[in-house]
Amino acid sequence: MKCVNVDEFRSSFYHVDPRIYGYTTAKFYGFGFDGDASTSASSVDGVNFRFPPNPPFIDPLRYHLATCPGVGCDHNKLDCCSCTSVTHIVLDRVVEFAFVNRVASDSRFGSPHPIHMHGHSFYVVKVGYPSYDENGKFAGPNDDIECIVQSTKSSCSKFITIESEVDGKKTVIQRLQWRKSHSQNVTIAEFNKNNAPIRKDTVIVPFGGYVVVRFISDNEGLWFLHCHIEPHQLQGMAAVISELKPYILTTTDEEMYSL
Ligand SMILES: [Cu+2]
Repeated sequence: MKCVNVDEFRSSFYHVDPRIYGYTTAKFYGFGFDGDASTSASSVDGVNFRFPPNPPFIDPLRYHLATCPGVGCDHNKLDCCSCTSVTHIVLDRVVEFAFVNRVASDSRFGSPHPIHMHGHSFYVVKVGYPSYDENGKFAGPNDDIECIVQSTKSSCSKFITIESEVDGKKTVIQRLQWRKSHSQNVTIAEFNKNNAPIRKDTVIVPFGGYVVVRFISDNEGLWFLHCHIEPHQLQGMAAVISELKPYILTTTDEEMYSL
């Protein structure tokens, strides 16, 4: 038997939307176990997802303006990082997500995460694996991605993106990004028009590795993104993607319900 990675599979070009080859930049999501310890550590960017009391689409404004940190959570400042977290994408764009399986360099604890997204199927652009020793055992997380603290440019205490609200303005405190020494942009460099990637709606993100996916944001809605290992999901490894037209975000409740 020969083992074939999912990013080695090819589609027929007939089935590939050519818009996905356009320039874009990655939005990183860190899946791991460093969330709020008072509930469970299972989290996305350090936030334990909490299920909303009603379907978000009947009250999208509430989720658009949620006080919950959309990306990351500063555990030094907030008592609780459990909430219905929402991140935003703009309609009609090439969207690139980098799903990162967050593992400390000395850790042997964790698992691969089958990440599933509602509302879209995505093209699998690249899979990054951790390093392995000569016995095929985990030897350290993948080196392509780093985490830096914006103010000091030093590395993060936790391998996650953190945004904070300062005077009503969202500010990135620390973030995941491509390691500059590795490549200016790993996916652009390796993703070209000779490459017809396959399309999936669930992809395994290897322990200590990452997966880059692309899709066109042409399906308006609020979409669930989550690990499909059910205990991970129920304990908080999930987020909502908000993909809404601007008019929905500026109308009053009354106007909105009459749409
Ligand atoms: Cu998982």
